[in-house]
Amino acid sequence: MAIMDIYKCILELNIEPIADLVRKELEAGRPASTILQEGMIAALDEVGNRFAAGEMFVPEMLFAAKVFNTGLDVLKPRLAASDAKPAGTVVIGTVKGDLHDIGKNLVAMMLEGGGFRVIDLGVDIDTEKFIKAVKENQAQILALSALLTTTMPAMKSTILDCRQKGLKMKFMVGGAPVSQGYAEEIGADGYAADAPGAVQLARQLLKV
Ligand code: B1M
Repeated sequence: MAIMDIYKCILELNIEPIADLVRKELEAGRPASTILQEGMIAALDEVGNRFAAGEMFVPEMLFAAKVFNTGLDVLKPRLAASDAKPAGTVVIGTVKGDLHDIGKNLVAMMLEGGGFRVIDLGVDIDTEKFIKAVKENQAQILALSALLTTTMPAMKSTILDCRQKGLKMKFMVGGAPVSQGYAEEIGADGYAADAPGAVQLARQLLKV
């Protein structure tokens, strides 16, 4: 089953065939979202499990991310395709101290596909950079991603700083360790568990 081959490419750090395998699955009519979820994100989850069990290490995790991104390049046009009208501006980034960007990139890509103008600041972003970008782009939403329990508090401080400076945009948060409860605790306007959920949430927040 080809979707398992895609899964194996990521888990076994086999970059060569992944683009072709993804292309063939698309041509065979497999939905891009299924390839992403069952073939690719599931494999990264298993990489994470093996890392936690001491069976894989940081360089391997990094290469798995590279294999993932090679497959994602083929999926991108399908995932991002949309004829939605411009819906608002979102500034997005991974918070200070955190270098994980795969999930954040997916969220950014799908927001764009959902008709939002997206300013993606990248990773390891401090509050000052977020504030500067929000002001310069007159963003209605600031979207914060965190993948580490140790960087989640940076979401809280960013939201607090922005509010203290009188900024009025909506805040949405997400990332594997983040939850609805945590979002409420830190005063975010919304939490989404995945990229399609982030698009829905952004629409709800801006009522578009
Ligand atoms: Co890291 N890492 N990592 N890592 N890494 C995790 C997160 C970890 C869970 C692995 C594990 O131990 N099982 C663990 C965190 C433990 C914890 O905090 N509880 C961990 C660790 C410990 C570390 C280091 C500290 C390791 C070390 O150095 N000893 C280190 C930290 C570096 C740093 O950031 N300062 C580190 C480094 C790395 C790499 C750089 C090697 C690499 C990242 C490469 C990259 O991103 N370019 C990496 C990877 C690949 C992972 C795992 C394996 C995969 C993450 C991923 O991309 N998942 C990860 C294990 C795991 O998550 N299972 C792990 C796929 C992605 C699509 O999912 O990002 O969750 P995710 O995004 C989803 C949703 O969460 C949501 O939508 C996305 C799409 O559906 N979402 C949002 C995300 N952001 C959102 C924002 C929103 C809404 C939804 O609104 C704003």
